Amino acid sequence: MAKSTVMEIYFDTPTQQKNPQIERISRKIRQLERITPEEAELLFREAPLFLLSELALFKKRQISGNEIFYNKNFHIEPTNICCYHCKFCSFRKGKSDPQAWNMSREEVRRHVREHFRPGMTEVHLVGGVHPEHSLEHYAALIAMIKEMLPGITVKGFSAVEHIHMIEKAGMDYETGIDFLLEHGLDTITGGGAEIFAEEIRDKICPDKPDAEAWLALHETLHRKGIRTAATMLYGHIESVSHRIDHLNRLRTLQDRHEGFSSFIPLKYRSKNNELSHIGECSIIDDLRTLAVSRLFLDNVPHIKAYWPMYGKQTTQIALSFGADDIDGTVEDTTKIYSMAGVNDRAMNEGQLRTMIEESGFVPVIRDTFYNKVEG
Ligand code: V47
Repeated sequence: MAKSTVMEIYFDTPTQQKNPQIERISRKIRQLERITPEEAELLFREAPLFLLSELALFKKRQISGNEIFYNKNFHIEPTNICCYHCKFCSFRKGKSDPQAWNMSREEVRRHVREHFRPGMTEVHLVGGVHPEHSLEHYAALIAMIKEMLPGITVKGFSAVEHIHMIEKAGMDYETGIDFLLEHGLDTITGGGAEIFAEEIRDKICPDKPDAEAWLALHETLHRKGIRTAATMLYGHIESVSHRIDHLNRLRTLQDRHEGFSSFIPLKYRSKNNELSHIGECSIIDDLRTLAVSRLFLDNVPHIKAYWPMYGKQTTQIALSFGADDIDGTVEDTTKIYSMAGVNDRAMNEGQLRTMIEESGFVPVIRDTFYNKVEG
């Protein structure tokens, strides 16, 4: 009888040693059962790559069929001056560095005028944690953008920036977030999560807020019914167990409110930072990370292969490993990855669509919260 799936072929190939554990975990996934952290780690370490692709696509298709999402957006990075000293960061500069910038309100206004195009639904704001910027400063920026573009979704700042501005204002998270929501904030970005495991966080970003604070800030929004994104920075000094631990902490929070709309694995890019000597992980590692994320985070609807970070080629392959979103048009408005060595800086909408179609999927425009948008 003809074999219908890659998995059947895998398990029946005489040259391929059967792995009963992998076979059992694969069956669990096909029967829509949740896998444990131990099983996720085993899959990561031992499942053949083509099986991970097949399983992750099976899971992805249940959520988004043959569709791959992208959005029309632009970024604003108001400053790269940062009070934290993360070893992986190529973006951060000290105040007196000639490459440092700190946009005035007028400069932000000009940036919005230059980069907004009709049809865009989102502005993504993120930057360094400027030691002197107050909650009022951020609120005024958000209000100004909302006044200029009333229909736009303001996806503003990472949890780390929020924690800094809210603590500086002497408020609790809920009061601080309410203040920003009143000024037009719609949701926050998924950045700053890095790797939750304390022993790694202590080494790569020792002075940054910890995992507990990051999760609590996101939970503050989730309790209000506002959906956010979550990231994980991988491919530096962490182990596979640290990655699974990170996913597990996200899955546990997600079980409480279903507040994460997407998960974004961010590959460490190695140019111009203090970890440059360790280099970058392989594309195989990227694909295993994407697939296991898709399989383990059974309660997070979307997995994003962020093209400005992976570059065009890996992003296309990522679509066969469970990702169903590539983020947006971005308009060459983010420097975080170009400063860390990624060359693919700008793609127009036509190129994004072609990238998706060439991979065998159907491009679909979405807004920040994954509602479909007419072209
Ligand atoms: O928090 C910094 C990461 C993040 C490097 O919310 C690096 O939809 C790799 O959060 N190599 C900022 N990564 C970007 C971010 C993001 C990106 C895309 C979509 C969304 C979203 C959020 O970038 C930082 C940090 O984790 N980062 N330096 C680097 N050298």
